[in-house]
Amino acid sequence: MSDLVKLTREGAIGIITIHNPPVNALSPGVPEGIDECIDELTADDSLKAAVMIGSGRTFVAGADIKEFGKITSGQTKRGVAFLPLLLKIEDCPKPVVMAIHGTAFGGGLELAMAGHYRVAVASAQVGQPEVKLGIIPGAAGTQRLPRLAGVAKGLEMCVDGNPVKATQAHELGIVDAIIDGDLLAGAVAFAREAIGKPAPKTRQRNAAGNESVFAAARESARKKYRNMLAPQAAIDAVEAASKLPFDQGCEVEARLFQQCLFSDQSKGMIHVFFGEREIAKVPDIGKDTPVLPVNSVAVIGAGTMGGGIAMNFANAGIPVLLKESDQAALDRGLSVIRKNYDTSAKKGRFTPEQVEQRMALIRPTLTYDGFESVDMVVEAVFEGMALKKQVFGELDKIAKPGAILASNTSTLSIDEIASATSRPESVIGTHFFSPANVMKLLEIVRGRQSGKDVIHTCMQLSKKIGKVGVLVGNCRGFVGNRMFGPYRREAQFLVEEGASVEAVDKALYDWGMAMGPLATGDLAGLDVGWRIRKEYAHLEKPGIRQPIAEDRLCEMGRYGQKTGAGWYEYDENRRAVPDPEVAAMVRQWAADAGIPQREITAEEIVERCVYALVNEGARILEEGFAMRSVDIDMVYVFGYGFPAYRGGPMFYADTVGLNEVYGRVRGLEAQHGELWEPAPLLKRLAEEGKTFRA
Ligand code: T1G
Repeated sequence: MSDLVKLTREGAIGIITIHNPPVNALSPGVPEGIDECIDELTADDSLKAAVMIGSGRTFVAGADIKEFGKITSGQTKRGVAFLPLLLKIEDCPKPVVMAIHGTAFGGGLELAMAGHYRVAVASAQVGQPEVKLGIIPGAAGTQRLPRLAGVAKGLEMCVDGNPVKATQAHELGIVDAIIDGDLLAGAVAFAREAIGKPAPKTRQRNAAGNESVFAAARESARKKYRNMLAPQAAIDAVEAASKLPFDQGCEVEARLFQQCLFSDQSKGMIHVFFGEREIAKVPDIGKDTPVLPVNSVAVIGAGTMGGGIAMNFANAGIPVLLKESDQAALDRGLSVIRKNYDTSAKKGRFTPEQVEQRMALIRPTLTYDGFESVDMVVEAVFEGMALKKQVFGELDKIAKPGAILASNTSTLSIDEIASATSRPESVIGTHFFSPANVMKLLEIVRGRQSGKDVIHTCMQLSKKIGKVGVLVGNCRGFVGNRMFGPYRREAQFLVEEGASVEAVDKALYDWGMAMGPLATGDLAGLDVGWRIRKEYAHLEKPGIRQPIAEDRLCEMGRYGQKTGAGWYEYDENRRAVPDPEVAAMVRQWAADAGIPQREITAEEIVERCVYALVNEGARILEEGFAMRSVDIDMVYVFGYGFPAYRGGPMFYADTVGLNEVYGRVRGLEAQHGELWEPAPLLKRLAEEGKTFRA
């Protein structure tokens, strides 16, 4: 018997325990072990029923995702689906009760549905999250789930990939009973009751569903999951369940599963799944590095960012002092926070009590009273170096020894800010993205002297406050904004060369970006970049072409959504409307600058904007301001609306092939000059036939 799966006995009840930490994934040896135990259960007349349970913190959390790469690269022939095993369980002459705690996800739920019964503790969750990996259930999940939960709910769970809590699963018919107290004992008792009764087989239930459900699902998925294959494939597979006999439905599912598994989209999304976890590992900071306590926080600045930052800590149950310089600003800040919570409560994200709990954790103040005892301070004042240094100078005198002093600056130097204190080892950047209480990305900016314990603590803290924390270096713009500069520069150049504003945005939107580069500027405020350009103007190399239009728009007071007009005009619902006046002005500015006009294709727009990201990302990588290409990918997927199914800018470049990318960048250099000088790392890797990832 494999040591991953064991059969033990409690009287006439066999107990099959799966032990494959950390999440009991169906790694090689686990299906084989289950198979052996079912054979032994069937053969042993002293056993009348069985319970299957996961050891440790969860039932089976799915197939081993690490195996997919081996399958798609041909390293292993083993199939991911384990249909025959599930049929053997379902056809076992003795009732098998699946005992669920933690998460029965993907193959874990498919395994559970092959059982005759499912019992669960109330805290458990079940789901088919495969679409979040760019695939669909591959072991009859799309066929059994509609038979248990009904077509509409089965469809929703397979298309959205979101889990349901055990209590809801019980109402839906996925789970037969909720066990209070000890799960195993409850499951054994349930199994005893099932002895001698006809054991229901999920595949023999009905899954009839009407056409309109599928047509509506397709339309909704087209909008919600733009360009994505897996959600549409999931709909096709569930539709097969409603129309075909089980075995034929499984054949349809298997074909669709293979198509998705071998798609670039799935490779990109699996890269993001593991990348989100890999970035938590910092090569020169060991797991045993001390983690400092962060049980109380103070935030300075109650503006859009400061308020959102305070909400993150309150949401994690951490009390927050929120300081402003005057009462009006403080009141404004608090009312925005209250409005945000009320909006979330209306959407059902929080109950009214939870809103009050969170509001009670945020304590407004106009002074530094209480700052002497907090574990961490996050500065979120106006983006000017002088003010930030003044604030950090004050904090240096007030904050207790060992307190973390963090700045939310989006581009200014952490080292220069730290120089205003006597404790640079306590200073770090925590760059939140607007809206700070929503956006997942948190750039953690490592100063030259930031202590390893401070870094390690902030990396751990990011997960606690629901963020994806990426450790980045202290260059201008860190990683995200530094790359966003060339990306938006090219977008502006393309407009000045003849593309319309909306054509540039549409090209990137259709390619998969959450929003076009020019509309993004309007959202963030064109004046933000304008101010930084003015602050750094002295560093710009003379004679290098710079975008014209955006500065002109700012000089006209057209900052974007906040002023009702920028690249676009905005109606009362902040809907962007192309502005013919802007188009005419840009034509004039381009003519005055002698920029020749021409037809520009969507393909060129995408290449110039995306390869600008890649080229700058290669520089950042080579200069050591990002530890790995995957860190850059996570910054873009979680902070800039880069499509997860393309894996991130660096993963995408690897997918295209660095030789191809390098060739295009050289072509752009020949056409547009030194702004397009290929990054040395890109050149080297292309010539060596390597990838950023490797
Ligand atoms: N395969 C391999 N490794 C996995 C894994 C999996 N399914 N799930 C988690 N891990 C690793 C993870 O990389 C991390 O490793 C460690 O376990 C702890 O995970 C046949 C084809 C279960 C909710 O999509 O959603 O089944 O970083 O940090 O926050 O039709 O993990 O420590 O080295 O996330 O407590 C479907 C994916 C697969 C579930 C636990 N299943 N996992 O969250 O811990 S496809 C999924 C999760 C499939 C079938 C199809 C979460 C979790 P390391 P963690 P957590």
